[in-house]
Amino acid sequence: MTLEDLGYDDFFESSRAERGSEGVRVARVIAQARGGYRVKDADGEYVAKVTGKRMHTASSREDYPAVGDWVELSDVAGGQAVIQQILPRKTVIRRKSVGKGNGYEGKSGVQIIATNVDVAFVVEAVDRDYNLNRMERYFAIARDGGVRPALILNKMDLIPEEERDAKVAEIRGRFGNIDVMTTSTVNGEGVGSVRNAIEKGKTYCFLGSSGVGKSSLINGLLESDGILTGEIGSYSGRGKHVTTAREMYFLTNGGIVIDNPGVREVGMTDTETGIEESFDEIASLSGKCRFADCTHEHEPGCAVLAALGSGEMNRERYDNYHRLRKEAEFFGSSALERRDKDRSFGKFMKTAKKELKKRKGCYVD
Ligand SMILES: Nc1nc2c(ncn2[C@@H]2O[C@H](COP(=O)(O)OP(=O)(O)OP(=O)(O)O)[C@@H](O)[C@H]2O)c(=O)[nH]1
Ligand SMILES: [Mg+2]
Ligand SMILES: [Zn+2]
Repeated sequence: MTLEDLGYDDFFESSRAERGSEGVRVARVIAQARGGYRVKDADGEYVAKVTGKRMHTASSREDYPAVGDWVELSDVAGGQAVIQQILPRKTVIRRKSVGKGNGYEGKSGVQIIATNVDVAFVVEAVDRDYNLNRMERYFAIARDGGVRPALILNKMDLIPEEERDAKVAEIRGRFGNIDVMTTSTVNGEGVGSVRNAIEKGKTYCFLGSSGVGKSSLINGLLESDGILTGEIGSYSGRGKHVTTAREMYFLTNGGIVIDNPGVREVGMTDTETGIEESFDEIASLSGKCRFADCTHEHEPGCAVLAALGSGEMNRERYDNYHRLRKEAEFFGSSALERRDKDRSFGKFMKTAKKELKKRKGCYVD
């Protein structure tokens, strides 16, 4: 593989020339997991570390390499390398922090999902995960970082013909300027069109909630089962994360794709308000419920249940309301889990910095 096959182009070459670092080895970050990096250049792949100097000066996560970055390497030997610099980024897909800073994002309040991406494929599953507001948020995340978004509606096999057409029409109506592709990884429909939309040497990042089928789609594009995906049916209960690492894959047509663990938390604080807004008839009915904190599930004197009983309230909408509420609660709890992980990352940094004071060396971010 040449550097061009890995996505290297004039943009990176001219910034390297500007820095006067011709002759320095550059490689692309192709994976990030459990705090380590894998990088790849024309000669092969290496496990890469960040220098201790970089760790001391880093003030935020943005200062650390992310999947998609072009980096300058030193000390390449025995399958290992040291990352010295990150080349300026062409585009960045960032996730803004949810709520007040929880430490994970550092001072800048952002977490980087991937860099130097040309197109973000926002994946939504038509069965349960279908939410236009969330699509819009993903589109905004992509555009914020200079990345063109496109939509993939997956799991088309799960809904009847009429519903498919209605959904696609609804999306096209609201997002006229977004490419919409429909797929099913079960019967393979539409996967070929996604592949055809992918250009040689360009980088595509898959975004979307856990379980929508991002890894399954990439497997379809690769025509392999190389990536671990959820077992069929095991997603009914939601909340099982299969992809734990960000990783880059190379298609035979020259396209470069990045798989990414499902973004569960994306703007979830907004989503709760979003739920109340999209179900305004429930909000107004709830003013008539006997209890102020009525959950509209079993309480006596519940105006929502009464409306459901009389047929005034649509059953499907009622169920959907509860499903979305439960999801929002679930996302809330996963943010707590994340905070715990962040604490241990902080501890790890402290110990690592102490170690470095004792002896000069480098560490794996
Ligand atoms: N019916 C149907 N199921 C699908 C389709 N695509 C994926 N699935 C199933 O959906 C589940 C989740 O698929 P994954 O590809 O692991 O989802 P993911 O988006 O990568 O999930 P995370 O890695 O957790 O973010 C698995 O059980 C897949 O078999 C599809 O087109 N139709
Ligand atoms: Mg996955
Ligand atoms: Zn009620």
